[in-house]
Amino acid sequence: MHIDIITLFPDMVQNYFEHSIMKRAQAKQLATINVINLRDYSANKHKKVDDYPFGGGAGMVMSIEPIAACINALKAQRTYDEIIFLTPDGEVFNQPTANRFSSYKNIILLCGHYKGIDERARELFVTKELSIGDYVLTGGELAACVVADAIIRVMPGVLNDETSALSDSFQDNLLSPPVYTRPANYMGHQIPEVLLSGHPIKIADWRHEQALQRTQARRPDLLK
Ligand code: 6GU
Repeated sequence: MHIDIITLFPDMVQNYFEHSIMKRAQAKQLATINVINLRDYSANKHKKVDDYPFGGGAGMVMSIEPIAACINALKAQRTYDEIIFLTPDGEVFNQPTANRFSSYKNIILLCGHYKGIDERARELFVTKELSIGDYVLTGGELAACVVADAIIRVMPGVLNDETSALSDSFQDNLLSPPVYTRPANYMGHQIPEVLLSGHPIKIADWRHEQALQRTQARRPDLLK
């Protein structure tokens, strides 16, 4: 999968993909992440990318011209499955959406900042609007990292057996069970005995039961 991320703050985004599983997915050539500085597409001599809102009001609005120039340049190179704008008024992103997008070949993630982007950029270029939850962030950058991470980690070959996404919380609408590592006794706090039993079926049953209990206690909405 190829992901183009358009942002006014490329460093904020770039660093995230240079670590851990995101780094490994790129090393294995399963994903390519291309972070684009929107300012490079400003035709303005001061590299201006925003302006005052028509009708007045607080905050600046990202202009359509640099967004259009950038997306048109990208579209000349590839066909995109989806051009996604990260915005708190978008559809709330979740695991099924991440799973579905993981089969796409090319996507664009467009990060807004300030008061938002000119509505015509949304109408003319954006095919999908995503939010990562009901709270407001300063910009779409964190959201773009969240969405790209969730998509990439479920792509075939990205995770190995040990880190398999199949046991993630939400994959089966259950939260994950508790996990423990050595020491088995930390200042009198013992791990559950069953995990030392060497009995894989008993351990699997215990984990499933814990997952159910945890989901019932914390997220009963997932069990409906
Ligand atoms: Cl996608 N963007 C911003 N700015 N805030 C958000 C968000 C996105 N999702 C939740 N809050």
